[in-house]
Formats: sequence, C-alpha cells, structure tokens
Amino acid sequence: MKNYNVAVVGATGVVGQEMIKMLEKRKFPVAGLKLLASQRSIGKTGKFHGKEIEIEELKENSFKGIKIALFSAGSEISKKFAPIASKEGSFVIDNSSAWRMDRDVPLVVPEVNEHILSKEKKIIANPNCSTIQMVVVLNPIHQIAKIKRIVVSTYQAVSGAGKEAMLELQNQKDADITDKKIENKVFPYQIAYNVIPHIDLFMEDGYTREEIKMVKETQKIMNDGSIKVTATCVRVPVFRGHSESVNIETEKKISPEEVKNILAESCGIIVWDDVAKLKYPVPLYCANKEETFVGRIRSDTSVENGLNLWIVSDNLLKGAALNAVQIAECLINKGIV
Ligand code: NAP
Ligand code: 3JN
Repeated sequence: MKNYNVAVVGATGVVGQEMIKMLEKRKFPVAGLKLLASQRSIGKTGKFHGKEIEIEELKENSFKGIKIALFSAGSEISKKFAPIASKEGSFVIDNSSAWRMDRDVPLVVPEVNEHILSKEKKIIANPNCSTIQMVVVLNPIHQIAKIKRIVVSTYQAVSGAGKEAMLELQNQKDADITDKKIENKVFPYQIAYNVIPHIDLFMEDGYTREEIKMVKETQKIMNDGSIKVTATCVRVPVFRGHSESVNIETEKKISPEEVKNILAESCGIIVWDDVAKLKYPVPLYCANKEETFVGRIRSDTSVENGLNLWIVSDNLLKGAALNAVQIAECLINKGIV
C-alpha cells in the first residue's frame, strides 16, 4: 500500500489534536507527518505512533512534498494558505467556513456525497459540525420520503469553540460561585450552569452565522436548494458532543418504524431508541464515539407528514476530525490521490 506525506495545520488546537489521534487510530497510511501551527507553538511537540514530532511554524513553503493537508486553524489561515498548498500539489481538506460555499469547492460528508470528489478539486471543505451530524441522519430519510422542511435547535458543546472555551467552562465550574467573580472571555455570558442562544456572530436579520451555515450547508450537501431549513443554535455547558432536536416534514408519508429501520441500515448511524428502557442518546455517552446517534424518533402529528428526532454526535470526531480523515480515505480509495 502507498503511504502519503500528511500535514496538519492547527496541530496544537482541539480539532488538530483529534486529527492526529484519528490518523493514528484509523491506521491512515502516513509516510511522514508535518505538524504546523503559529509562531507561538515553536518548541512544542506533538505525538504520533509514540514518536515526538516538532511543531513547525506555518509558512508559505510548508507544503513542499505534502500530498494531503488537513486544515483547522480558522478561516483566515485557510483563505490564505489553502490555495498555496493546493498549488504545491496538496489535497487540502479544510475544516473552516472559508471555502464551504464556494461553487468550485466540494462540501463533503462521505456518507452523503463522496461521489463529488475528483482529481480536479484540490480544495475540499469539511462542513460545520452541527450540519454534519444532521445530514448523516436526514439524507437516508430524504432519499426515500423527500424532506420539504427542517426545523432544528442545537445544544452545542463548548469544545466547538476551541481550547480556550473548554478552559473557560472548566474554570467556571471550579470556581466557588458564592465568593468569586466568575470571568467570561470566550462566551458573552457565564456558560457554567447556563445556556446561551448565540453561536458565532449575529447577522442583520437576527440569525447567527452558525444558524445560516446550517441552512446553506445542508442544502449544498444534500444537493437540494428547495429544502427549507431554519435553525436556532445554542451553547450548553457540555464539554463534548453536540445534540440536536430536529423536526422534519416530508413529501411522502413515512412512519417512525420505517425511519428506524432505514437509519439502522445506514452507514455511520446508531439508532438508540427505546424509551421504555430509557434508551436515547446523551452527549456524555456519545463523546469519543465515531457514530452519529439518533433516538426519540416519533411522529409530529401537528402537520401532515411530520417527524421529530434527537441527534447526538461527538462534534470533534464526526463533526470535524473524523469526517476530514474519512474524506482523505475516500481520496485514496477512489484513486484520486
Ligand atoms: P483552537 O483549539 O483554538 O486551535 C486553533 C489552532 O489554530 C491552533 O493550533 C493554533 O496554533 C492555530 N493557529 C491560530 N493562528 C494561527 C496562525 N496564524 N498560523 C498557524 N496556526 C494558527 O481551535 P479549534 O477548535 O481547534 O478550531 C480551529 C478551527 O477549526 C476553527 O477556527 C474552525 O475554523 C475549525 N473548526 C471547525 C469545526 C467544524 O464544525 N467542522 C469545529 C471546530 C472548529 P497555536 O496553538 O500556535 O496558536
Ligand atoms: O461552535 C461550534 O460548536 C462549532 C464552531 C465552528 C467554528 C468555530 C470557529 C470558526 C467554525 C466553523 O467551523 O464554522 C469557524 C469558521 O471557520 O467559521
């Protein structure tokens, strides 16, 4: 089997660290691994298969000889360095929002649309974590019953906002709330013992960028601009694992039992649904798992063909690092790289 030179851009970040672990766990055929971050990380090391690798500063000449570059250092870095890497011959799999809505860039969730990968498209976008876990579950239903409308509310873990955000929740939990002033820098309010209906920036129409990402990315990945989507994205004091309450209306009638059967047969999904036994997914038990979990599947009788679902997945794995590594695996399996 052929081995590939791989780079991880943002290797010291929460997502970058998971990418390194995922390459190791899935025995990705790595010839050499280059770990890139900012100047601040010079002198630090990362670990891969028991070996210490020095973190290097990301520079324009960082991509010589790199075949696959996994980016997770934010959209400004991606906008600047993804074209540089792809010109150098690398396939870039980018975790930021920089390229997702670019017409020439495939936005890929392998379970849904790996067929759009090609030799010509060297920059590939990884969708937003909340979008990924939703489309993994909704696409098999869409194929059978055609989804007309989606109403989603998210319950997003703090790890989605990076390492400083995780530290902020930990510090607030550790603080004695009776006699210490609780600091908040990353989130607009204290996140411990709270929920905040605000992720990313507010737009003029009152929606947040995170909510707009969910609308546009869902339509692009499912290749159907006619699906109506509306989202409310909420931060909750959970370290790892995004949860979503999803309501859908379909063109064709489909029963909860049929949905359970279809989803149980679909890739990457675990149906965890038996309320009599208190079986429904919760983020604490879905953390560090690769699958997307779905439960509470039931009819919404307030509309003609309505269904409610509860979807949970590890935002750092399927929502970010795993999906990116799976895209890289598809490039190999399809003989593209
Ligand atoms: P994080 O924990 O804050 O890590 C940020 C990473 O970016 C660090 O490795 C940091 O390196 C690096 N970086 C920052 N500025 C840089 C620069 N000028 N040059 C090179 N590297 C630089 O954030 P994270 O949670 O891992 O997220 C990183 C990015 O991934 C996000 O901004 C977002 O675009 C994307 N993301 C996507 C999803 C998704 O939904 N698919 C989820 C989460 C994040 P230093 O340690 O040296 O500063
Ligand atoms: O907050 C979350 O749970 C997911 C956050 C994702 C994120 C964080 C910072 C910048 C993104 C993203 O992937 O959309 C970005 C970005 O690249 O815009």
